[in-house]
Amino acid sequence: MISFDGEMGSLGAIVKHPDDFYPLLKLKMAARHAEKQIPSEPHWAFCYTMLQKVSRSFALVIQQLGTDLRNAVCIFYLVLRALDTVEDDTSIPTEVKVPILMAFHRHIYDPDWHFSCGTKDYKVLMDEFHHVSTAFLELGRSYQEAIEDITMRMGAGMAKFICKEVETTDDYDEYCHYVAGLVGLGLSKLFHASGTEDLASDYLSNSMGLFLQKTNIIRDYLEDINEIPKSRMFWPRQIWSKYVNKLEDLKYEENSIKAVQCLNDMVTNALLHAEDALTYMSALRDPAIFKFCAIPQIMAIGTLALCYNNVEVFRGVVKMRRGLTAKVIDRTKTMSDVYGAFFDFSCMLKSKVDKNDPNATKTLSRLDTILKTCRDSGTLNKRKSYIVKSEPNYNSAMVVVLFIILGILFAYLSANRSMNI
Ligand code: D3A
Repeated sequence: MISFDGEMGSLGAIVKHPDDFYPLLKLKMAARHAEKQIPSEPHWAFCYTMLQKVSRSFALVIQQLGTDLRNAVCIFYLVLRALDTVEDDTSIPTEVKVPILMAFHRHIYDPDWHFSCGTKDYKVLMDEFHHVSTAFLELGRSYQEAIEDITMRMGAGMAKFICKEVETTDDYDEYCHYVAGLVGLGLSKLFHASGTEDLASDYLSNSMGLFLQKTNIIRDYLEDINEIPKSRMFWPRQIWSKYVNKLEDLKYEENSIKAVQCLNDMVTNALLHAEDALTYMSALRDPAIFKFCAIPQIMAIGTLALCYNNVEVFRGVVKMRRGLTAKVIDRTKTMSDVYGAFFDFSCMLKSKVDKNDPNATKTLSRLDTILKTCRDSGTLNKRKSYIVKSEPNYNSAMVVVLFIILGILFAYLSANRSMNI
């Protein structure tokens, strides 16, 4: 999953992008506020603390949902992370792992069940899983049924892929359906159960997940290929075999040109789902649900724009800067904000397409479809752009300097007061 965590951006980053400062400050304050709002019952306290540990900013977006839906989404998220932890743990023998994955949807009803695996925060989640079960048992029946159904289908899908490689692009779509498309289906059911939304089609809900998951698989190439013990890879052979003989050859400098062409092919494949994602989001009514759905989608197209034609994907971590994430969280309120963001990131991507790339025509045609949808919405005027200007905005820089001076002054005055000077 995409992650954004940690403290406010460094001073250097803020001087380079001064208008990141205010959204970062707002996000930091919202995170502080959320930390104070953790419920007092021990099982709910565990679940919300765990959610914040796994992804601070995502926890914030979940926390702005209405109480009942928020509790259901929090539990759904933790159940899926637990299932993921079992799937990812390469030290569990297949004959032990498969039955756990297949029966996970029953274990969530049993607070006496637990299975120790994973590392760090995920080990805590697994060891203390009884808190998640106890909280699950307090959810409304329709929420429980949706979570149970998706956990059952996802567990079976993960079990199927334990011994199966991702060969074709159909396998790739099928694997992404199990691990993220089904999340989309489950969330659509939870939104509907909360009473504010129509039930979205399975097809569009699936596309929401595929767009996010494919972006993560592209971005995480190096992290996954270098993992010890070796983790499984999800780039489909049907795509990478056009460029190299072995998937790991993409990371070697002598293959840079082929590697970037393969990367661009993968990005072009992911772009297929952007249109459906826009259609899904345009049907949402509740502002909090809308924000919860739209932020990850904008982060995904932003990440694709960053990764496209970028050899750094094979050298280190390519991630949207924290200030840009904070801006997305701050600015995403309505469908016109989403059209604006998709438009900006698609333009950015288009400007990076080299006409000699083997898939250039396909990439450009997919981008033009997205750009046309955004233009046809008729809402692109009067908005702040995400496209970075080459020169920082020095008006904002002045505001930042002023804030820092005021901060120092404030700290100085309150120190003097506490010493009664
Ligand atoms: C498809 O799933 C959806 C969704 O469908 C309708 C609506 C909203 C969110 C998700 C989805 C999700 O979002 C995260 C994700 C990626 C892959 C799977 N998931 C997922 C798992 C479980 C749930 C929801 Cl309940 C995206 C994610 O992990 N983020 C969002 C962006 C955040 C980090 C975490 C921003 C950042 O970088 O800090």
